[in-house]
Order: sequence, then structure tokens, then C-alpha cells
Amino acid sequence: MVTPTASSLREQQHPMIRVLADRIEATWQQFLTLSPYHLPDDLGYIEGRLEGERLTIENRCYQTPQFRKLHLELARVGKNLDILHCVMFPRPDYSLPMFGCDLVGGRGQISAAIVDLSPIAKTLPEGYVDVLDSLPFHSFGEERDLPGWGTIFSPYCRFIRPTSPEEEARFVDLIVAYLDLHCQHAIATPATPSQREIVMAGQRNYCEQQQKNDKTRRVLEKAFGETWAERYMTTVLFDLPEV
Ligand code: BLA
Repeated sequence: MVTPTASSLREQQHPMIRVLADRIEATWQQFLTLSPYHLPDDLGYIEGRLEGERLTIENRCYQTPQFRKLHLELARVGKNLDILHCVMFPRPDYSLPMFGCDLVGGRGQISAAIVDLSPIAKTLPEGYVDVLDSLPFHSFGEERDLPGWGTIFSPYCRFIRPTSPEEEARFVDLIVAYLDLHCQHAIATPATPSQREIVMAGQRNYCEQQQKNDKTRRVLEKAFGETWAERYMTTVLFDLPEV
């Protein structure tokens, strides 16, 4: 059997996912000092079956002085469903928002593209708001409504179904603008250990809400069963910071 290389899945995925995955990693390398982050042994590269189709998941994880976990996940179900999922979890000593994005697509079309910098307190830090307000606002042909559990998202959250390669490219640029801003802020932000409780409560709320995403859970349950899906959602996708 040929052992898959780390980039083998990426090469087969939708071009928007490929381009974004490369740009996320390049931006992390540009601004942050990355060290490896070890996932439980059996959860780095995973294969399962969903309705007779193969589900493949590849995880890339790092940590940095400011972030306890940077998570980039690529997943593919048969030839019909391609997924990019990315979340950056700040260490509890850093009062920073949560960067998250998700691309979900199938049969050559991305159906969901979402990005946010989600506050862990009432509002985003001032420095973020100033930069986000100064970004040029682009509208997209199909804006999508947030689900009920999406109370965690900021007013700057964008959720669309891209309608052309031009919109795909513009949304990737938007995601990278949010990511750029976040990395630059993170490396310029001093630690505030006095805020630990607030940061942890905010991250806990973020993870608990994300765990309510039935669409994600359903894909994982169908391929791997309920118990495994619960473990994956609570230990890999949205693990809570240790108390
Ligand atoms: C939607 N997520 C989805 C959908 C699927 C997945 C199948 C439905 C697509 C659609 O409505 O067009 C599946 N996403 C996955 C799977 C993984 C994944 C299996 O990441 C991982 C293995 N989701 C996130 C993050 C955000 C997020 C970080 O993981 C936001 C920052 C959002 N995904 C998100 C939202 C929806 C979604 C808001 C739409 C949910 C809805 O409309 O009910």
C-alpha cells in the first residue's frame, strides 16, 4: 500500500480549497513561529466510509507562542463532498478572538463559504474593529443566512455561496485579509493572564455552539458512527481549553 503524502488529498480537491489551504499555511509561516502540535495518533489521517463512499480526513496542526492550536483540516467524501475547515485557538493568556473558516462543496461547486473573527468577550478588540471597518466591502451574489447556533459570530462574519470563479477568488482574498489581520494582531498583543477566566469561558461557549452544527455531525456520524463523531467533534474540531 502506498502511504499518502500530506498533500495528496489537497491536489484532488476543489481549486478554491486548494488555493485557500496553501494561502493559510503560507500566512501562518509568514507571521507566526510554528511548532508541531500532536493530535492523538489515530486522528491525524483518517479513512472511513459514508454511504459506500470513502471519507478521507487530513489534519495539519501547529502551535505557536500565542496559539495553543492552529488546525487546518481537509476532508473528502467520495468525489462528491470536499471540505476545508480551519480554526485558530488562542492560548488562555491571550485575549484574542477565534479565527474560523469553513468551505464545503461538491460536484465542482462550493455551497458554503464562511469566515469570521468571533469575539470571546462581548465585542472584538478595538484594533480589530478599526481594520475590519477599513476593509473594502464586497457584496456577493448569494449571501446565506446563519443557522440558529451561530450566535457566536461577529457582525463581520460573511457566509456565502460563491457564484463564479471570480467570487471564489474574492472570498479567498477576504479570508486571507481576516487571517493576516489576526496574525499581525496576535504577535503584537501582550499576554494578559488576568483575563484567563474570560478567555476560557469565551472559547468554551464558541466550542459548545460549534458542536451544535448538525450538518458537520451528520457527515461524521454516517461515516464513523455516533460515538466516534462525538469524540472527533469534542477532541479534534472543537476541544475545550483545559481548566
Ligand atoms: C455547513 N458543514 C456545513 C455543511 C457541511 C459541513 C456538510 C453544509 C453545507 C451547506 O449547507 O452548503 C460539514 N464541515 C463539515 C465537516 C467538517 C467541517 C464534516 O468543517 C469537518 C470535518 N464550520 C466550521 C467552522 C465554521 C463552520 C470553523 O467547522 C465557521 C467558522 C460553519 N459550516 C458552518 C456553517 C454552516 C456549515 C455556519 C452552515 C450550517 C447551516 O446552514 O445549518
